Amino acid sequence: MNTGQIAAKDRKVALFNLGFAYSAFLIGTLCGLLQVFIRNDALNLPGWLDYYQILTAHGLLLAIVFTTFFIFAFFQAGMSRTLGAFGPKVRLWNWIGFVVTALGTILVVVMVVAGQASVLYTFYAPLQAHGLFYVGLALFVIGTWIQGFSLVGHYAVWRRNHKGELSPLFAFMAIATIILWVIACLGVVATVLFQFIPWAFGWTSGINVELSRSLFWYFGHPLVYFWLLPAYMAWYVIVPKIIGGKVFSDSLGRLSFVLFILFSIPVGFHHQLTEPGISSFWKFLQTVLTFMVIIPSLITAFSMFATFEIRGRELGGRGLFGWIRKLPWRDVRFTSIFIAMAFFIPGGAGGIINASFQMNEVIHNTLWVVGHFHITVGTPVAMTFFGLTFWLIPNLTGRRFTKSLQKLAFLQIATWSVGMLLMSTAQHLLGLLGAPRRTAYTGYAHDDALAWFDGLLTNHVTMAVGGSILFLSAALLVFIVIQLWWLAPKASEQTYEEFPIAESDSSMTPRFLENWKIWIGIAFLLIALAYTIPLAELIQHAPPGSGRFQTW
Ligand code: HAS
Repeated sequence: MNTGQIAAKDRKVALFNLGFAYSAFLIGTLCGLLQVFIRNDALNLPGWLDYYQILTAHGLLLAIVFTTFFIFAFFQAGMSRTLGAFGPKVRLWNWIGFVVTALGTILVVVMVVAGQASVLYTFYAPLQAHGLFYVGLALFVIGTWIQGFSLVGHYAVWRRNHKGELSPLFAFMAIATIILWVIACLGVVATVLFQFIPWAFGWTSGINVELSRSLFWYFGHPLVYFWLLPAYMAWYVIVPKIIGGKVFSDSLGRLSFVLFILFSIPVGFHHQLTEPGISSFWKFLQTVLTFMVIIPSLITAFSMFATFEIRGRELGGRGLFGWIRKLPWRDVRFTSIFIAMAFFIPGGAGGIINASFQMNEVIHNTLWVVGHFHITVGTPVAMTFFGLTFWLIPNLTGRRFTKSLQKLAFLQIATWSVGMLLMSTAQHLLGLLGAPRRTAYTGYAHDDALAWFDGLLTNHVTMAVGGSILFLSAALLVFIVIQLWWLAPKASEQTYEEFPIAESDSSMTPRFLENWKIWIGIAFLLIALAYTIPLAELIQHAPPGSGRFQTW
């Protein structure tokens, strides 16, 4: 049977990545369900299980493991589809990278399950996990680098054979995302290798806490764009094809990805605005740069509206908004991603509030931030990945996304939207009233304080209702995934699920947009500007290192 444009051997590695992603997704969402009940004082865990253990697992499995494995599956399938089948070396290195990433993940999860690493996904010092937890993290990053570099190798071969041509938009965007990821990881690699591992194995007696947090956030903010950019790739390259249109502007798409390489990294201090040890000038500079990184998202919003309006009008939509009705709402591959985009409007606005220095004082370390990341990574990114799953797995397995599965998929995205709306609204509002994040249930030892959280939406019960709907939705998604993988009927030539790639006219696109040396060079300049002096100060004026804390 014709299984589309992706070579059979390349499909396998993508499927293994997807399998890992969805296994992590199921366990991670179950942890989320337990959490909302604990926060609501409706559940007491048995003695052998701890709230912070579950919270660590939830953050790691969903925000890191699900996303990363999914992203590499999407890249591998898309690069094979747009640049041609992998050569044997590229394929081998993709497999090696996958195995190393998987081993790292397993080691980390074993440490968390063993109760040796309840340090949350940010693993802030001076909380100290078992040394093997950090070894697992290092392996995870090395694995993703191997997978990333093997895709860069595939791209390099294509460019050698197509001298003077711009690469297809999908490949360009995947390479930009990998560049961002590799540069971002330098921070986390530095802190894990030179601070956490020696400290956790007892080779050094203390750790420079503020330095480790700064190196973490050097990585932590671009990490969110590592999640977001593959979703943007779907918005720019896949969605126009699904609705029967074209990419609105090839140059704008490429420009926005280049801007992410430049501005997503030298901004980590906006996560540390309340921390001492970093002077206000450097915080201010990085806040200004944070406002620069909003621009490529605004470019993306503009491009998406343009794509939809042009296509809606082609289909006969009239008047100011008549084109909206013409969009293919009955196609869940589109509707899921459209809802994901709509969630990013308040999600992005919340990010701008967070980045606004003074307003950050109000929301920092409150449940507001938890609400923020559930309507950024938890919906715009995650629901875009769901929308991709509906055709990507059938494309890779050669099965059919049947009518009944499509109905279930609509139910799944509807429940995810309702659950997320309830949960994240409650989280935002509770946060504004002062409910803290990163804590289990607290009675505050005073009924008056608890009464703040008695409203209809400003209530931990609303949060738990939303969380329960979300878990049911997640279970439904896993059911759909299993069907699409093993049980749905086999597709014929006619019903085969294509890998949609929209036409993108690059004839007017400036060639320098694909000159990576320029962008990587400027990115490092900006990083040097924003980080050299404050990091040097943190090292020079370091207090005696902190000893370890293990609160479990
Ligand atoms: Fe954030 C904290 C600032 C975006 C994730 N963020 C977090 C944390 C996470 C996270 C996980 O400045 C918590 C970290 C922790 O554990 O401590 N964030 C921003 C800013 C942006 C932003 C300025 N964040 C994201 C994205 C994430 C994410 C994306 C995940 C994928 N964030 C912060 C700050 C903090 C923070 C501070 C620290 C808070 C603290 O104190 O702890 C920007 O990138 C946002 C720009 C986005 C837009 C929206 C554009 C809209 C589009 C949709 C178009 C829609 C269409 C559909 C076409 C300007 C593209 C039309 C539909 C209709 C219905 C009309």
